[in-house]
Amino acid sequence: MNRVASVFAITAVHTFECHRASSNASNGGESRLIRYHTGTQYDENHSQLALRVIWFSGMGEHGGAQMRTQPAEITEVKFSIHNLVTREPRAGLAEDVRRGLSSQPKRFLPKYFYDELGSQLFEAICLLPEYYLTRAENEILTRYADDIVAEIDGKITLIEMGSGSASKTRLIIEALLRQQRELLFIPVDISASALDSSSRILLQSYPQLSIDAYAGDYFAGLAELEKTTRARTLALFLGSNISNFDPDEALKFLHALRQVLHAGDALLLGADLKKDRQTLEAAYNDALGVTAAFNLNVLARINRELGGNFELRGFRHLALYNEERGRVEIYIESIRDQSVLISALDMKVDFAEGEQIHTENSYKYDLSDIANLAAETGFTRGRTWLDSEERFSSNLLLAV
Ligand code: AVJ
Repeated sequence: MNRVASVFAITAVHTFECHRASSNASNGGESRLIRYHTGTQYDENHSQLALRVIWFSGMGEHGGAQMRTQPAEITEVKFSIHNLVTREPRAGLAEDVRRGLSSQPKRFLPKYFYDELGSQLFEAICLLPEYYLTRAENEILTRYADDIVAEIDGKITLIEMGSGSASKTRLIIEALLRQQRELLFIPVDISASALDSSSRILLQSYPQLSIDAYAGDYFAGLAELEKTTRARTLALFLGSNISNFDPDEALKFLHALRQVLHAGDALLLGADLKKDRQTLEAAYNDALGVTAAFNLNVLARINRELGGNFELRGFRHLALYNEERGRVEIYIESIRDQSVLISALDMKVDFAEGEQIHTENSYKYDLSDIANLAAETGFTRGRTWLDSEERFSSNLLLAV
């Protein structure tokens, strides 16, 4: 194999100091990602900080030492991350925790599950025997990815909302690369660390790929994407990620996503199907306790980031299917009467025995729910693919 010694060098769209940093040569030196952290002098008027990783070739093994400010040999831009997370990332958490613990009943927002540990716990959930969703969707994409991408014509740009580790995305990327020579992939994810590591792995796997990533919440990402134009687009919203939205939020989200698409573009929407209570409750209350850890990690995160003193053993995880509303409801329940201090919020919170914090809803769909959602947001429901046990659906929504 002809291995060109290459490096990734990084420039920033805004001014900041570039600290020489560690290189990553996990694949034996084929490519290196020079990492750095931002200095203090980036443009205060921009809460967005865009990092651009530029591909050099033929620069030798120890690329960091040879990095130039004005590189002559830029061949193509392979990877950029636009960081849409606000400059003070704790401000959102602090305010939302204050509000959530002051309301009656108490509640948190599911986006706060996904700090670095939470993102990894979620990856572990996806491997659990009870959590059939990931395996079912994998089965569908393994079997039908070629059929799915064949439904859309022209050279395709791929967007993914909530890409996480992007492992299922690979099946779509590979199907697309059987159909076209190169591909622009635009992932949007709340976790910059997940984006960073998944992008590196994807770029190493597929030389035909370029990645333009957005770290931020879905609506911030969509607002940015609306400012740019692109070719025929396939958007992915996989893993039943839509399930955290209440019905009105799902409409709002699909509407905002529709705004960045054009007629002829499509959205592949993964949605978990309504089914028996036992299967659903087991999927959200696994025997190993990983989902419990994922849920309680929010308390641990408040301890870490906001100086809380939650005693984790004083709380337990609960998952209940609310059939009437078609959703699994997830709670943290206080085992006893207790008070908790959160120093960064200057706040004392009282819990009664049995009192619950509502942390998440996971909505379940049937195919008519999906058709209705599509019809109300500028899409029609195209083909739907199911796994062999008919637990999960992959729905192609066509922008009209
Ligand atoms: C990431 C929202 C799809 O609802 O199944 C998994 C999150 N929570 N186990 C889901 C989750 C607990 C998951 N989604």
